[in-house]
Amino acid sequence: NSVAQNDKEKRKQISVRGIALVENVATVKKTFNRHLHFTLVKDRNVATPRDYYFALAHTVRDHLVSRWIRTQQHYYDKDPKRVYYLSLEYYVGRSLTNTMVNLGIQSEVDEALYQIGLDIEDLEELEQDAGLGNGGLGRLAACFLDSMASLGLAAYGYGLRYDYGIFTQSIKNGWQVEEPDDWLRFGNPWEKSRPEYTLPVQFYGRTIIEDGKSKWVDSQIIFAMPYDSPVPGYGNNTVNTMRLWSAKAPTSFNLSFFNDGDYIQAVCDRNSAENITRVLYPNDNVTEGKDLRLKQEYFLCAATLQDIIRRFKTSKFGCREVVRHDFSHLPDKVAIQLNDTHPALAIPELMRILIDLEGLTWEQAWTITTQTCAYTNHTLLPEALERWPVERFGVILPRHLEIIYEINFRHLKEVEAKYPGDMDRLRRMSLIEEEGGKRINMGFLCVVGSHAVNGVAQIHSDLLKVTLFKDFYEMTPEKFQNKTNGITPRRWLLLCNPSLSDTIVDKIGNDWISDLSKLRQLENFLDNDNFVRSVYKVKQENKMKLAQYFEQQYHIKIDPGAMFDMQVKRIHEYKRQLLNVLHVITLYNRIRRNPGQKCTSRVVMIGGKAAPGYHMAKKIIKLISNVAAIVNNDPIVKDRLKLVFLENYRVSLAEKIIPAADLSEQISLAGTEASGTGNMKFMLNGALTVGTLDGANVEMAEEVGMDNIFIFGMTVDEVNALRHKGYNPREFYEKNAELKLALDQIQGGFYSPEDPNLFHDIVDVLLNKGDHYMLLADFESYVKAQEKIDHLFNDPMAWTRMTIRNIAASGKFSSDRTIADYSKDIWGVEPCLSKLPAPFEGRP
Ligand code: IMP
Ligand code: B1N
Repeated sequence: NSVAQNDKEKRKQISVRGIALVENVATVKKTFNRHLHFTLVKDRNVATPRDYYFALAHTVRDHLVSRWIRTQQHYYDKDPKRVYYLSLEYYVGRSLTNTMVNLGIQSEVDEALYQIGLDIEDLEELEQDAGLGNGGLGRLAACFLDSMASLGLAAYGYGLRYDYGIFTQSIKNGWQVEEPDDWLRFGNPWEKSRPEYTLPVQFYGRTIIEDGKSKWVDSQIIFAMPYDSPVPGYGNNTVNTMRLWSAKAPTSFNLSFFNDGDYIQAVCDRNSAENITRVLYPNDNVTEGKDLRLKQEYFLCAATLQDIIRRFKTSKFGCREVVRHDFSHLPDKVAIQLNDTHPALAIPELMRILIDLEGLTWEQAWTITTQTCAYTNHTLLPEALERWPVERFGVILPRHLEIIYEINFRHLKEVEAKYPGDMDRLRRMSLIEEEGGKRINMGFLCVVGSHAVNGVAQIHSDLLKVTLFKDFYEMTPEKFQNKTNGITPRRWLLLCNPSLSDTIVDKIGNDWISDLSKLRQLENFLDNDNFVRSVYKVKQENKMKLAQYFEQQYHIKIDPGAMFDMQVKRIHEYKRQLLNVLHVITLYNRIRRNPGQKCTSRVVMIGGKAAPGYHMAKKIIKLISNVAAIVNNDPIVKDRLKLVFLENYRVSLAEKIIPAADLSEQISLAGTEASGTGNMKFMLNGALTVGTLDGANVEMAEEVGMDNIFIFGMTVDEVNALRHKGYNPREFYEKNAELKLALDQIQGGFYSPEDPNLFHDIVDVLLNKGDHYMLLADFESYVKAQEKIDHLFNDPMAWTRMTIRNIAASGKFSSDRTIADYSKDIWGVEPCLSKLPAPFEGRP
């Protein structure tokens, strides 16, 4: 197969991946064979493809080890301010190729494997995704780790090592079916367990007063065992640590059972303690108020803070003894960034450590805590805001409840001082909500307990100030900031799109890899037809490769000449996959009405997981499957229209499909998507965007210019005005014949002949239940935008020029820029742009 061959040849000749030196290639081959023998304990007669993958992973891992140790020693030596990123999610995906890319050893390893007679791309496919995240929030954390290491920050990612990551999605008869993601089944070559650094975490019990001070007693202990994974920076010999905690029952667990003689029961019950890190909650943009989730959140915070304090106390010149006692310097040495409210308990936990264990006064502890912590908000959706019922919270974390009450008491005193007599404001700003059972508002706790609060795109940060945190913004405006999200250009261009990377390097060199703003230089080549044609050719090749992959994996044939129109993200009503489906149905009806008419061919691809308990999202997947079945099998349509549901969308699948996209669908109702980061990945890989003025789309439009992006639909102000006046979806339904036809077909069972009532609830939500995300109001303008897109696609040179303008304008959306902004405005640390010495270069 010529495309694959072509691609392999490409990988070999690419200069940015380093020239393969003969002696290095020989060393890689030797190391590989040594690992196959000593680590896998296999010879080539019995080795499976997976054995080869593991031998390769260990070979690559060897190159990390010295850099990792030396980076950590360097941090002890220099004692810089450390940055701690706390997140319940890290959506890392695969590590093999990324490690080779960041270490600059891809060419050598490629060549060695080629000489051994193995196909490296086949081996790469055997790596399981590390799927410890749901979507954008978890993937953002992974991009940030890459950027923090690449900018030479003394940074750590702290999280949980779930035994089961985000479920595997399969589609059976059009419905989503979930399977557990047993990602550790064959072992994880990238992690190193550190049982010797295991730490205790307390739960339950009660508080007593002793010597006039509160004390947490009779608690249950569960151990947190750390697993470290290396985070290599790009070409700077820096390797940071991602430390994930795993729950472990103490040997004394359920000792009472031992005393009763029920030894078997006691051992079996150890499982329940270890269930804390069993599984990732599979909700995106929704909270689940379960005890187990609260325990996960506290488990992360309690273990991580002990580690942070331990390192603060001992850090300095080779001593393992306590050298620091003065906690007033903590904010000069430690920055803690909270990835949404999920690790909010870091705030009361730090207060507890400083007061109960270190003996500081409340006032001292509070100054240190607020100066150390900062909070990032990722959503305005009410169903995603964490509000823990006081009752359960008090049972599981009695001391923390006391501390939160005290924080609230003092906070409300300040509110009262600033706004005397404003009782309604006091009620609105209380961390404890009283309506319908007392609840702790974790967002408010984070705002009060942090010195900086940020949103993840300008429009989102602006909205925070007038909606969720309006009163808090009025009281402490200086806390509120924006930090527009970004993506790492290593994984999301260099790694996933080698051909486009090369075409770019050909024109502007390789500085863009660590300074993405350099892509602006591509604007100088817009009149260079040869360059435009080469970018066109790269896209065409990527599309052919994807079409081949679809054919061998799913036995579906798609035409690589058609427009590849993609919407891949979690299935959620606010993201409006249904609006996309209504457009597909409209295109289909146009073909049926006018079978002879020429039109632009499209392959519409929709992919994403639905939370297992989100019935409407699952129904939407079924609708997509059913519409696909009808459209794809109607002989009248031919190659003009195909609809494909992409099963099990995840990081590794994103890397395959995004480079092949022509059109990126970013069509959430304005004001609902905090930022989006998929939008940035498509832009960087030369797709055009059809999107609303929502999240980071707004800034993408600013960077590229309104003429080079297809913006449609209402603005946030127009959405608010329409809601205010009273939104009646039926008006839009009656006015637009194509919209009416599409909805009538769905309602009438045209797409569900097996059960004509199947999709009644979908139509009901749109027509009778108020169409909360206003699909019907935006439909007409969406279809018009799509017509303009169809028209432009027929002029490949004009289309490609526009994609180049998009690539050139995507520099702002590097997570390196995002992290540089956090460093300067929130953490008070300096990126270090010089390399550490490589192991063979000796000590500095
Ligand atoms: P941690 O940051 O304390 O968890 O230690 C991580 C790694 O940093 C250790 O395994 C050592 O490689 C290095 N390290 C820790 N303490 C010291 C020290 O006192 N001097 C030099 N390196 C250290
Ligand atoms: O965070 C991303 C943004 O780009 C997206 O726009 C935003 O939707 C996403 C509770 C969430 N916000 N909130 C969540 C995830 C899991 C959970 O249990 C909420 N995810 C986002 C990165 O900023």
